[in-house]
Amino acid sequence: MATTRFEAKDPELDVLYQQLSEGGLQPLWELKGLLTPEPAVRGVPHRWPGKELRELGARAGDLVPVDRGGDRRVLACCNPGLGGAPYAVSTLWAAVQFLNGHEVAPAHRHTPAALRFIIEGSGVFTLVDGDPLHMGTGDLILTPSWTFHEHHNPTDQPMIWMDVLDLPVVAALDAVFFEEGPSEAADTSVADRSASERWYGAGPGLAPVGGPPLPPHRSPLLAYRWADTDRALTAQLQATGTAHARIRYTDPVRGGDVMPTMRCEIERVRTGARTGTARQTGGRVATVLHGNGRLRVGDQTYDVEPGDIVAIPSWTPWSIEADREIDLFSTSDAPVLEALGLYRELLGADA
Ligand code: GTQ
Ligand code: FE2
Repeated sequence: MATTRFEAKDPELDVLYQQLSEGGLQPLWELKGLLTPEPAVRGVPHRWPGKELRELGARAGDLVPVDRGGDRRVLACCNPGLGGAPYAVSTLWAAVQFLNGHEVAPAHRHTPAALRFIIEGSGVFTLVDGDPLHMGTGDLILTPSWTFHEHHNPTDQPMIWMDVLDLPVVAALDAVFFEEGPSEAADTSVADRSASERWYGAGPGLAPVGGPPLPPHRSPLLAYRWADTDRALTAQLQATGTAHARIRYTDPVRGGDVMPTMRCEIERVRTGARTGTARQTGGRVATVLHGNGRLRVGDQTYDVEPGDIVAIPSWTPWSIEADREIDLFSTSDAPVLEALGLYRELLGADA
C-alpha cells in the first residue's frame, strides 16, 4: 500500500517522492506536527452531567437486558476531541454502569484493568477471582488486569456506578485479551469484608506475615472503604490546618499505586476555598462524590455536582473551587508516565 505522495517542483525530487510513496516510506522533512514543542492533545475538557448519566443509565436499564452476549450495561463517556472513540481522554475509558435489582453481569476477565467508584447506593457485590467485594457509596473497588469479575445485584433496587479502565493504553500496546468466565452460580453469601480486606485492610502499617503471595504488579487490597478515606481526609485537614486535603490510594504493603497503569486520588476542598492551578502530563477523569462548586479545566468552567464526570486532558491546567465542601475522586495514568520518565507537573503561577 502506497503512502502519501508528496510533490516537488524539481523533477528528480518529484520522482524520488513517487518512489518513496510506492516504497511505503515518507520524508521526515515534509512531515508536520510530529515533534511539537508541547503535547498536541486531542482530547478536550468535557463534562458529562451526573443527572443525565443517571437518567440515561436508568433508561438503558428498562430497554437493554444484561446477560451473556450483552455482558455489561455500560454507557461510555466519549470525548468530543477524539473523533468518536469511546474514551473520556485519550488514555482512559470512563463510563457509568447500571445494574437492575436481581441482575447479574456475568463473569469474564480481560487484560485492561478496571476500577469502580460508587457515588450513590449500595448492595451490589463484585466477585474478583471469587472474592466477594461489597460496593457502597464512596468505596473504590479494583478489578486488576486479568482477574475474573462478575457483578451481582441481590437487592430490589437498581444501582449505578462509575467504571474507569486503562483500555486505550492496553489497546495502543496491542495487548488486549478477553475471555469469558465460568458461569456456574456464584456463592452469594457475602461476607462484610472480602478476603483481600481481611488480609490487607487491617489498618495503617499492619501487614500480614505469611499471607497469600503478593501479586507482583498491583495492590493486594481490592476495596478501599469510604469510612477509611473520609477519616484520612478529615485527619489531613486537621493536620495541615488548610482548606485542601489530597490523598492517593496505595498498595498497603509496598506503597505504590493501586495498579500499574492507573493512579487514584481523592481530594477535599472546604466550603469557600479554591485549590491552586495545576497541570500534569497524562490524562485524568474526575467525578464529584460530595458537594458542589466549580471545576476549571483549560478555558472551561463547569458548575459541578455529585455524579458529574469531567475529562481533564493531558497538560491542561485545572483547579477546584467549592461552594459547598467538595470531595473529588480522580484517576490518572500518572504511573505509566512516571515509569517511562515522562511525568511533568507545573503548579500555581507556572501552570
Ligand atoms: O464491569 O466488567 O465499563 O468489562 C467496560 C468493560 C465495565 C466490567 C466497563 C467492562 C466492564
Ligand atoms: Fe470487565
